[in-house]
Amino acid sequence: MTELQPSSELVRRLRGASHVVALTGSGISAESGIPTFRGVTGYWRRHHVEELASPEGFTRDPHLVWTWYNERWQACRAAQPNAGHFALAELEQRVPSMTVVTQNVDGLHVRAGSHTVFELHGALREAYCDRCGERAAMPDEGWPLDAIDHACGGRMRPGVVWFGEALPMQAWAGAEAAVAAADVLLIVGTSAVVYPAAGLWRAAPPSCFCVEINPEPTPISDRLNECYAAPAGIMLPRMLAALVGATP
Ligand code: BV8
Repeated sequence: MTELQPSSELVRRLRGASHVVALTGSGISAESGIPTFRGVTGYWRRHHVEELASPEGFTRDPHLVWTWYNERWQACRAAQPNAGHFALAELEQRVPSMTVVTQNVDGLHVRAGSHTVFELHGALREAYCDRCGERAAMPDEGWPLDAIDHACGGRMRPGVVWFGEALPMQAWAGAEAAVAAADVLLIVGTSAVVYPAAGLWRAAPPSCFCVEINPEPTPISDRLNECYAAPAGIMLPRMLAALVGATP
């Protein structure tokens, strides 16, 4: 791994920024022990994750889909935010305005102390009925497989956005407005292949300094100002330390 340090330009941009936005994907939670969404294979048991994370997959086998989400919920509950999550929460205290826009459903940004967080793909902390919309907190032990049917005739489903489903309007509108006003945009731990989140960086103004933090290149890497081929848990704390060190 190249001993990467944040550039003086990035530090200058952060020092002068009024509004910083971090757009994160499952890679920022990898160092918390939560497998990335597509991971090495993108499969759980013998099922492709994009098949399970869909209304069709849920209709086909609600017990299988809830078993998958209950396993992931236990992983989220057992996980702790890592140095990358905490660096973004600390950065919020060091700049005038900061927004975290995440594709993750693990809730780790909120647990790390970030206050303005838009969860574009929902969160596993809740379930809701697919017919009447009644919401319920996810029990610590996960959703009981014998309680999927709801009294209204619908089914309780995880509070996440599946493939083919629209993103929550409030979160999307908030995310777009934040990126449109960003002076620095940090794109952290996402493969930039899932839309419309993957296209969000295009809403950044020409003056915005766009930076990617990801051990691997992505389809948008060559469109950005800087790319750091490093894990989020290493690079974000270095970036914060450089900013703090630079602040007179
Ligand atoms: C929609 C919740 C329309 C569930 C998820 C063009 C425009 C619009 C839509 C589409 C389009 N083209 C195709 C579509 C359809 C689809 C889509 O984008 N498909 C892709 C696969 C091509 N999009 C949709 O269906 C979206 N809905 O468009 O609806 C509509 C409009 C109106 C009315 C009705 C319908 C909904 C998409 C949301 C799906 N739900 N999650 C769940 O979690 O189970 S997506 C899922 O992917 C996760 O949220 C995940 O976060 C997200 C993105 O993946 P990544 O986070 O990037 O994870 P990945 O594993 O891919 O990459 C990890 C990265 O981390 C890697 O690059 C790796 O190198 C890096 N990394 C690893 N370790 C580290 C690290 N980085 C830093 N540090 C480390 N240590």
